[in-house]
Amino acid sequence: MPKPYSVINEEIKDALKGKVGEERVKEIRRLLKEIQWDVGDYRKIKDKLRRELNEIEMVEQAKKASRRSSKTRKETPQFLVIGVTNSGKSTLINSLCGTQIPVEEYEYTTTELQYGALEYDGIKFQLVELPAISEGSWDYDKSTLAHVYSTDCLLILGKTFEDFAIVISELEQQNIELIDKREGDGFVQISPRRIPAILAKNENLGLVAHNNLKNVYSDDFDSIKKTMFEIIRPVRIFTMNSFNEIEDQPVVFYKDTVNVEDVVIKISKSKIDIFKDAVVLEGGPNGRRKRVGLTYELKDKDVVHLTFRK
Ligand SMILES: Nc1nc2c(ncn2[C@@H]2O[C@H](COP(=O)(O)OP(=O)(O)OP(=O)(O)O)[C@@H](O)[C@H]2O)c(=O)[nH]1
Ligand SMILES: [Mg+2]
Repeated sequence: MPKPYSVINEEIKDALKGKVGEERVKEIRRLLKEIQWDVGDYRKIKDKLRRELNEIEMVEQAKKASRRSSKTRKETPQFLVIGVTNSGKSTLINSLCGTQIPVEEYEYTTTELQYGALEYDGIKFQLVELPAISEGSWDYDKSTLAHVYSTDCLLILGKTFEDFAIVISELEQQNIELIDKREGDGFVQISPRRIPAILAKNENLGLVAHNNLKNVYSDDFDSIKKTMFEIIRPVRIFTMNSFNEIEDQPVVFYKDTVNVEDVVIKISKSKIDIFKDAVVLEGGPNGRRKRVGLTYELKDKDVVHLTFRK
């Protein structure tokens, strides 16, 4: 005798709780094997699981493809600009990045992804416009949803409260939780269901309240860039070359705890075995000098001089 439908339903919910990505795929596959009956309510459950499996696999593939398609992807945080039609997505990217994405008064002008890039305080960002979303736009066609899952952060645009309500509700229906800053242990995004987001609103709008998300005005470009920077919180470590000169380009990390070992690994993994020690100038060239080992925790703008055994 199979277990009652309601019992199985609860067991499935429990088994899948908190599982995302590969782990969720594994669990769904296991459940599909475990539920032997494939008729009536059991078939409905299995169909639901099969649909979810397809969806996750599609998203995982899109994530892999998007990482492969851009060499700089890993080093360049991406902000996906989303909103209802005519919310000013193309206009904003053009203003921030100097691009010439077509802008029109009529609706649904942008039908394909549009790209822009900008730099702020030495950090490059990629901005991508997602074609407008509307109520129920992901019910049947989930293709643009894959880009939401694979981005690092969302920049949600709106001219009215209603604009934001639509976008936020559509995201919620896809079980996407919006958070106010990146997670402490990493960036590029780890969980596609928890995405840092900024709300960029029309100058006439009051505070849009949602999960403590940061609000910016869509015509206040400096404030937008500054907020993007604050959300990703890069840790920039400057290294010294063999002539004791500080390199122009820092090694950048998008996680909170960065130590000397992380820097060695990023520069040259093979050198870790011959690492001798490091001299750190705290916070910049004029900072306090310290001789440290691999486990020493570095802060943004620290300068390190690594020495290796011959
Ligand atoms: N008043 C005002 N109008 C704006 C602003 N931003 C954009 N617009 C106008 O709104 C219209 C739509 O702008 P787009 O940038 O094309 O908007 P979009 O969100 O990319 O729209 P679609 O790609 O068509 O979905 C254009 O006529 C813009 O000139 C703004 O900040 N204030
Ligand atoms: Mg557009």
